[in-house]
Amino acid sequence: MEKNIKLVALLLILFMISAIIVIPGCKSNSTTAPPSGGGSTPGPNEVWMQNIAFNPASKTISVGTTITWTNKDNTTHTATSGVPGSPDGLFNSGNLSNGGTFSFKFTTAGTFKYYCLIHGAMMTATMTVQ
Ligand SMILES: [Cu+2]
Repeated sequence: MEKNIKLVALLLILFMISAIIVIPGCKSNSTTAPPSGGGSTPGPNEVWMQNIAFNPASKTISVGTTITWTNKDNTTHTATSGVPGSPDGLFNSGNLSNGGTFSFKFTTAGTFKYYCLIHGAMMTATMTVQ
């Protein structure tokens, strides 16, 4: 009988020690970086419209990559292929308000300039596809 009590006490101590080890482990999990898109910088296949600029303004990707633009500003933007005054018709997001997104898959290699129809020369960028 006394042996059983000692065994139970030992198991309780072991349980408490393992709990002490596990609890800080759980806390450290909650501090890991949020997934792509939820962070404070654009993910690898993202361009943000931020502070009346494309972020990043220059990006290099592989053929077949789909890029998603997200408007982080409180002003309307577009992602329109071509140069200010001369859209080339490859893609055009239309007006994106805050939180709006647009995706386009780049299927051929080349250097693709794009801009915002509303902000023109103030807001241009280049996508290099290789
Ligand atoms: Cu704009």
